[in-house]
Amino acid sequence: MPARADFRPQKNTRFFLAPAADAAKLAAFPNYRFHLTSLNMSKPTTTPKTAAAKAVFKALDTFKIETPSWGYADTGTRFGKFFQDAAAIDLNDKLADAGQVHALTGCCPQVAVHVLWDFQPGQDPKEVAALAAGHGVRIGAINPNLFQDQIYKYGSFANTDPAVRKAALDHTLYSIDLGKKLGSQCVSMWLADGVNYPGQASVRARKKRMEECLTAAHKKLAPGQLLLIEYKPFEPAFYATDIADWGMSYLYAKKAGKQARVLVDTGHHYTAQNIEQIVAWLLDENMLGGFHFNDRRYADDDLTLGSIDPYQAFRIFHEIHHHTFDAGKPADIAYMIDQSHNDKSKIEATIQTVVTAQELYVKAALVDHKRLAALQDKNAQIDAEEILKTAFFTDVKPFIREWRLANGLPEDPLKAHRESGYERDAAKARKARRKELGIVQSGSYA
Ligand SMILES: [Mn+2]
Repeated sequence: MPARADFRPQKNTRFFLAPAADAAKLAAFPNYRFHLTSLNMSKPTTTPKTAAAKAVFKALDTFKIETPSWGYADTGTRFGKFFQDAAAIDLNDKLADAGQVHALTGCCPQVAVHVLWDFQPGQDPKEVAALAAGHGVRIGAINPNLFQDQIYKYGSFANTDPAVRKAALDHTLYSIDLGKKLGSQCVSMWLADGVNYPGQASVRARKKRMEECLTAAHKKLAPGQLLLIEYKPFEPAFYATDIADWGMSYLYAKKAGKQARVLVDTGHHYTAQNIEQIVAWLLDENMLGGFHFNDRRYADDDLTLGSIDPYQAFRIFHEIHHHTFDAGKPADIAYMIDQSHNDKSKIEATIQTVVTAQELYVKAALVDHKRLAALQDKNAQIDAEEILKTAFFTDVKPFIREWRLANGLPEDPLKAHRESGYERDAAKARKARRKELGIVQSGSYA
């Protein structure tokens, strides 16, 4: 059994916090990014011919999805972690891996970051922006961390202690400022606040304190910056979570101010919940800020998008395309991935996720909205339902391959990644670097 001390330096249970590489090391670190020029590809001459191909091209030209920095690092469950040599050690590694995914898919120019896991105290945001640019990506959503520190035992914004609330607010304001300096639009707030036992706290008093802090954070937003408020029914608190569902997020956002929106994490629902209906309502109220995509079989499992229920993700995308058709313009939605790749290869799992997201988004774009509206007016339920099913079962892979070729991308991103040797080289280099930095990996939970 590993000693408890083996675990402590890692600071948190899910993610490995590595020391920052210094500037010289970052500069010397080889960039394994797959060079597209090395591919023997035909010139991008393909243009869409059929109506379906045109719809696919139109959808893919605008669809971008943000990958999470933590999806490239060693992660696990509350029972422990299994380490991978190729897992990212620090932010430079994470951005390099994100750059590889973007280079292969052309779909992921932004990377979501977690302030405590990715930024060193006092680190110059310009340096981070330059690091990202060097890997061909930008910094996307900023995620403050209001759940890791010991002071948050009884919550952050809803805590009874004004000093804890102040610490949480200060960290949030620091995160908002980081976002301003990095030119990032979204600040994603996930509050782990809640209580474990009935009678433990005043539900209404906690609500009021949460409102006050969210409103104070909103005041510091720059024009154009958005405060996304995520909800989750349970975990880590198991009796009452302070932002348990979309209605609570919606109310907090409305009270916080005009630049606050709801963030829908697909895993943060009870299994029977109709997520696409929530999405449709939020779209209609102009309150949908964005998504954290993942899939789950039981609860917040953080599995690969579409691995369990691809039709559900399709139905969510259908509500979005349907809204665009009715509104005449797309809503401003931040598509993000929030997954833990515990046992899959991290970069491969991310590519698989992105490709799946593209396929499901495109399938939903094939729905004939005009015809659907006519059928809905007549209550022609079978024919209306068949429109959705036909779109869902359409093989869109050939169209997506065409789009990739037209955009100078590899036809099969996963295959191209495997052939690039990126992962093998990264594993070798990172294994050596862990040794050099004295990083001791321990899979122990406690
Ligand atoms: Mn999330």
